[in-house]
This record gives sequence, C-alpha cells and structure tokens, in this order.
Amino acid sequence: MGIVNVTPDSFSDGGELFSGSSVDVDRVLNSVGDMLEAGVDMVDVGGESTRPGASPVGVAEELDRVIAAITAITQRFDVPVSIDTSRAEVIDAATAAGAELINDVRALQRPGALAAAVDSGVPVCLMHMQNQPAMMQSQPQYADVVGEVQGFLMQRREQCIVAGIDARDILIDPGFGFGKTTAHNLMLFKSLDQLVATGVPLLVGVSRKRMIGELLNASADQRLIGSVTMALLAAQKGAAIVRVHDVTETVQALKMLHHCE
Ligand code: 8Y4
Repeated sequence: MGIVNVTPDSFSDGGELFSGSSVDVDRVLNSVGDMLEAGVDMVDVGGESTRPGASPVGVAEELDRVIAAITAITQRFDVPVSIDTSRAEVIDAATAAGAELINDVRALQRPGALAAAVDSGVPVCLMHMQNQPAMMQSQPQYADVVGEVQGFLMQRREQCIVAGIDARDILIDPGFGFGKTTAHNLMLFKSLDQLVATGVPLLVGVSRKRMIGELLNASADQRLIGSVTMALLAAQKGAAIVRVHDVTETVQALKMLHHCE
C-alpha cells in the first residue's frame, strides 16, 4: 500500500502533493503513476494529518482534498484506492467515488462511521490508537501493550461484524506510533506473530516513523533502510499489507522475500 498524503502539513512528505491551498491533481497522478510503475498494489489517500500538533481539518476541507484525489486516480488508473479517514461523510463520498478500502485510525468509533462503512459494503482496516492524536504521544501507558491492543482490535472487530460487516472484510492494525513509545512499538512488532495467529489479515504501517528515527538516530529523510527493513520483517512475520512511502525500494525487498521463501 503506497501512501498518498493530500495534506498540506504532513511532515515527512511535506505537502508536495499540494499547491497553494488545494490538492495538485497532476502531482497526485504523477505520484500514483510512479508507485504503479514500482509495483504498488493499492494506494491510501488521506486528507487529515494525525501528527500531534497538526491543525484540525474541517469536514468540507477533508472532502475537497480526498475526493479530488480519488476521482482523478480512479479515472486515470486501475488501482485499488483506500480512503484514510475517520468521518462518516468522507466514507460515504470516497466510496461513492470508487474507494475500495476504508482505513480508519480510529477504528470506526466516530459517530456514524461504522454505519457508513456498513452501507458502503467496502472492506475496512481497524487500527488501534491510545488517546487522540493531539495527546497520544504525551504519556503512553500500558500494563500489557500486546494484550490491550489485541483485545481492543478483536472487540472492535466483533462490533463491526454485529453491525453487518462481513468478517472476511475486516483487517486489523496495531497502529505503530499511535499512543506508543518506541518500547511499546518494539514489543508489538516482536509479537506480530501473535496477531497474525488470530487469522485476521494484518496491516502494518511503520514507514519513516519516529521509532525508526530513535533506534537509528536518523532524521526523517534518513529512514529509508530502516523503513524497508521493518516492512520486510513485517511481511516475513505474516502481515498481509504494508503501508509505505518508498514503494520502489519496498517492492524490491518484498520480491526478494518471495523469491527466497
Ligand atoms: C513520517 C511519516 C513519520 C509519516 C510518521 C508518519 C498508519 C495509518 C498513518 C498506520 C494505518 C504516519 C493513516 C501516520 N499511519 N493507517 N495512517 N496504519 N492503517 N506517520 O500505521 O504515517 S498516518
């Protein structure tokens, strides 16, 4: 899964898909075209920055950003599009525009989001996050990070099934970096096999995240090798989908894994 950030303030891919105050559709299409050439299987379009301290985005603004991008992508390319959102209105509009996966860092807990997902008939990815983005990195605390994250995800999954989502249409994601210290992230990563053993397909997003920066003492533009390594390890441990910025390098690593397995 390749990341298509249509936020003006996203810090690692600092708004290069933006010009002035709106989405630069040509740049979005160029970026997606490059990812397709590199072998991407799906692109994840998001218009809300979850970075702590990012300015909150209104629903009209989020809709403007992502619907323009999704419409352009689905008109030009034959690639599945995932919509990274927590809002019911955006789920409605994005799936109407052709999005084929709902990727929600709030696990469909916002008002109306679960009903919108059910109505859309589209598969969902449920992610774990402790607290809200503004506060999540201030004091993350767990008695048992792996048990708590897995418990939350399986409980949320049951609620989605009860609401009418087919069990086969649900992915889970431990949410690396979302209300977790590097120690928490490492515990989760080392226990990925436990999540894989549930049989629920797993999505893993670690690309360029702070944990890699901390472990390698690497700034945001020095995290390529760390990111590709972790994506490869996640895939080797059984993750179904890896969410990445650097598609060319990650696809090469995954191809080598498949040749060598
Ligand atoms: C550099 C670049 C440093 C980006 C941090 C970041 C996930 C996700 C995000 C994830 C799923 C991010 C939308 C955060 N992370 N969705 N979204 N899983 N499913 N930060 O891990 O990439 S945004």
